[in-house]
Amino acid sequence: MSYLVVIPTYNERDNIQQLIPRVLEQGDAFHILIVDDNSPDGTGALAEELAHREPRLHVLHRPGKMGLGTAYAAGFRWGLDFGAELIFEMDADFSHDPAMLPVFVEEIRDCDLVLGSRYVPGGGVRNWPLSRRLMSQGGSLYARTILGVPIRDLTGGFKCFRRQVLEALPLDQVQTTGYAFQIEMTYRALLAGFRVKEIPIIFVDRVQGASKMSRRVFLEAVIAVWRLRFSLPRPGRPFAVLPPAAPSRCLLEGANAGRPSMS
Ligand SMILES: Nc1nc2c(ncn2[C@@H]2O[C@H](COP(=O)(O)OP(=O)(O)OP(=O)(O)O)[C@@H](O)[C@H]2O)c(=O)[nH]1
Ligand SMILES: [Mg+2]
Repeated sequence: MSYLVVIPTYNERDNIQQLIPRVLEQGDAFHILIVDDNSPDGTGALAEELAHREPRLHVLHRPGKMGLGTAYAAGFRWGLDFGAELIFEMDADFSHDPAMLPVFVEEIRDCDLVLGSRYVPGGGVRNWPLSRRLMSQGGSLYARTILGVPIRDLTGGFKCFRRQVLEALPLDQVQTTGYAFQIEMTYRALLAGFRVKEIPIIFVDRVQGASKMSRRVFLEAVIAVWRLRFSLPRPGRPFAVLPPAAPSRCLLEGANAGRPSMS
């Protein structure tokens, strides 16, 4: 039984060096796939070097920056070929606490897709300016309303899929990147009848490296939600959304442990 954590990277050299051991220490079943888009800061070369010493670390190189959505699609295909039972999405910038990975494994027992959620009881955001909070929460509300799905955090990028979900979804038809990609994957999983659950996470703003958030990514999401709503057939049954998990012990103890500090 193996679990694959897919981590897309673009200029995350300083982060991955610290993040990789923190992920692998969560258990022997955990493997990592770094999907690097030829980062100018040498993230890909560093990952390659680390992979020589660490058999549970794998690297996929792409020739240039091609967006988060296609990086994940490539990573998911790799994970299915690899034979992973569970496939995770996770950012490289320590916004997602590696100590939560075993909690996802626990929580996916009774469902097919687990979403790390900032907007269910016990979840939250640290160190984000008000503008960013409003944009994120507003974005989830907007998407939830238009798509009619009772999910509180649709734009997050810390999630865990059973392999059957990724086998069933048409990965080559997913064209969005950025936040829209996160919305699209969850929406498609719900349309296909998979059971989805949110679990509370504390999202911490990146300390090192630069954000790839842009006006283009934002606008893509605004438009993509409408396109998703009207281009994909709706099922005649309710969506299988489970009640969110209760705040976990691991969350309280684990948040922030091992992150790089501001100093
Ligand atoms: N391979 C690849 N990775 C990307 C690309 N764009 C973003 N990433 C990675 O995707 C993850 C999320 O990107 P971030 O820049 O942190 O985006 P964000 O979390 O929405 O923004 P911040 O909250 O400001 O950090 C990070 O690990 C990035 O390095 C891309 O085009 N290709
Ligand atoms: Mg980030």
